[in-house]
Amino acid sequence: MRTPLIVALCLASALGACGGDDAVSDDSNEMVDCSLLTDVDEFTVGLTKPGFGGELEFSLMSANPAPPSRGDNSWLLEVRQGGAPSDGEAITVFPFMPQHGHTTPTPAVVTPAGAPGQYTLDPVNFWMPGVWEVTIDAEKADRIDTALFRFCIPS
Ligand SMILES: [Cu+2]
Repeated sequence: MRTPLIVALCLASALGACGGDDAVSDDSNEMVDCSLLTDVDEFTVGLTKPGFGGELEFSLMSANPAPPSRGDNSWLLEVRQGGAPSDGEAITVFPFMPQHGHTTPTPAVVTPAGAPGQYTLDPVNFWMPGVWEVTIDAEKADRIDTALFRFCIPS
């Protein structure tokens, strides 16, 4: 019964409604020309996003590799509230590929990085080339805020 399942998945993908984690191996080597895209972030040290809730600021203090690349990435994130580094945040990281409607099978592990308000996110896994959106939640006490980084991962 494998064929009907694959057909159903492909149909769902074509409609943009595929929410599964299935690795579509046929797409994994497709060439992506990131230079043609204008609606993605360009990595710079200190790249900062305000939280959607207006509570926090999220900055990428380093990325290895830089810029973000296919495979496992290690990011150093700084979270600030009112300009002050914020420790003790519960951070969750959600990489998502909107074009294909899938996430990544490898969850990012978040650990305090030692410096105030800084956290190591490792691995941030981009397993195929293309545009990835990384949603980062920071939760503390009864407050939560969310930022989104959007990178094009070249082949
Ligand atoms: Cu994909």
